[in-house]
Amino acid sequence: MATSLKNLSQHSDANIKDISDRRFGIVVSEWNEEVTESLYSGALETLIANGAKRGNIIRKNVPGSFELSLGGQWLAQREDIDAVICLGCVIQGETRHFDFICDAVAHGITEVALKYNKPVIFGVLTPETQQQAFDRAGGKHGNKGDEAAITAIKMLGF
Ligand code: DLZ
Repeated sequence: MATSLKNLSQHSDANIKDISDRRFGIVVSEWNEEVTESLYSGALETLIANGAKRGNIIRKNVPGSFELSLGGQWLAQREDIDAVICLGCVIQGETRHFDFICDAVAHGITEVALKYNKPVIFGVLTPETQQQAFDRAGGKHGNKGDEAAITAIKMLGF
């Protein structure tokens, strides 16, 4: 296994290279806002804790997770941005909406990363309940926003 989960869950990682001149885009979905704001705080704090400058982090909001791919593309296509982090939370409902959104955003983000040849990170929670979302957005299971930030930084180090 190339990357240990232990490292991914750490807020600040000693193995990380200098990222003080790197520029990051963060796209935040407004659906399930309380959760996605916690994801954003985690990602932002983790980037800064690992050496990124606040002025080098650009935020863009989109209405829902379905729009994360296009929001991610708007940032990824900018030459001054090195990596993009997409944050969202899709909670499983009684319809197939959940499957369509999750499939679309997973494929869309992958396409953007490959098209622009830069890290575009999938920081989307897909829980069954809101409680499971809170547990993974700064609760008992950590913060997926932290993990997404660490993943972006690690991808820049390759
Ligand atoms: C419509 C919808 C629903 C039902 N649920 C969620 C959700 O749990 N999380 C989320 O991020 N977005 C949801 N959306 C909105 C869609 O992502 C999208 O914004 C709309 O379908 C418009 O394209």
